[in-house]
Amino acid sequence: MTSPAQPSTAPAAKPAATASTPLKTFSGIQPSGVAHLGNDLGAIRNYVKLQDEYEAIYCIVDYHALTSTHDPDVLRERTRDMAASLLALGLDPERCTLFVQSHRPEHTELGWLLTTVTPVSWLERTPTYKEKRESQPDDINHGLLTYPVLQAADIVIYKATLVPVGRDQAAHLELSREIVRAFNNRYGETFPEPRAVFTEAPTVLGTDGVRKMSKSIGNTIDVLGEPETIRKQVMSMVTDTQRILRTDPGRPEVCNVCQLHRFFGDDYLEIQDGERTARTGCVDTKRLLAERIIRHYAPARERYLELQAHPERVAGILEEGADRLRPVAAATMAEVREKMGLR
Ligand code: AQP
Repeated sequence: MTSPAQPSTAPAAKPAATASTPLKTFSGIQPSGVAHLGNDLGAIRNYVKLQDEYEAIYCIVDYHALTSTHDPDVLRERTRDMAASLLALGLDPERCTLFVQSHRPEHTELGWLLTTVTPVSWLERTPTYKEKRESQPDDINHGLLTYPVLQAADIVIYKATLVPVGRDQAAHLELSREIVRAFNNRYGETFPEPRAVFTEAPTVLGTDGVRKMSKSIGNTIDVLGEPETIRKQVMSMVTDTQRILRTDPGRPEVCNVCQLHRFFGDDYLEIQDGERTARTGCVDTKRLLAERIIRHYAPARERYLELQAHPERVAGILEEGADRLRPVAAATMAEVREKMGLR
């Protein structure tokens, strides 16, 4: 079992920039609606941090979403909700570029070109492809198989080197690096190898305390939702399953609620001690967590509601982001076409 919200042993060290690889950060997020606690602790917090340290580009990956979402209105709505979530949680269009993948269609051209250096066997072994074969057996479309190639294209079209993601994306990032090596070997040094950057919580477990927090499982804490929704979700969390009676000593190291307290106050060691010695009960600890999450995210929720009331502002930011990237994407594509003999 994955430890709950465990700190990564070593958050990625800051690599040095060289003249040929200026450090640039890129990450893509699915237009899956409103962001949840796992998205924020696992990835978005790093998006926000890195926008102050490097040139930062963030993308809502609607082409990728088509592999699972087939209703156009739902896709449009979820894209808006995710954009509003990211802005509410701290992305600042003055300090980063936020855009929608399909607004820069060069991604798909590069994705296709990269498929020609990618053996099918690499794609068949990716864990997410295997998972999707289980979760949507009637819809194993080609896009699911080539998803990591398009993901590599998303990153390298901007020659990004740092990719803030949750641990579940680590295998895809490895594959991106292999694809870059395959391309550079065949056509000459073109792309830098990107690498994953993790937060202190690379895998946030869901309310079931066992599986990764995920919308498709339905075990999320919807941090931008109504306070009452957050309360219900937190109160439904599974804690230490061996702690039956209120007087039983708890094991905070396996309790997801105790672990999440790390991110919402400086007193988490005290909280863990309370559980370990049975001074406090699981219900008290959950109540406290719910109130802290609600308080922590209240300003973001306010911004989110404001943005939802003004969708034209969000649309303007996304459009301007895609326009800003046009020359960068065009320059990479010109270089790639030349190297591959398409000119
Ligand atoms: N539970 C998590 N812990 C840590 N990081 C997470 N991420 C997602 N869940 C966790 C990271 O958030 C970024 C965006 O993820 P995504 O594009 O997969 O978006 P999502 O669809 O909103 O995430 P879900 O709910 O986890 O999706 P499904 O239900 O499709 O599995 C990524 O960097 C991801 O690692």
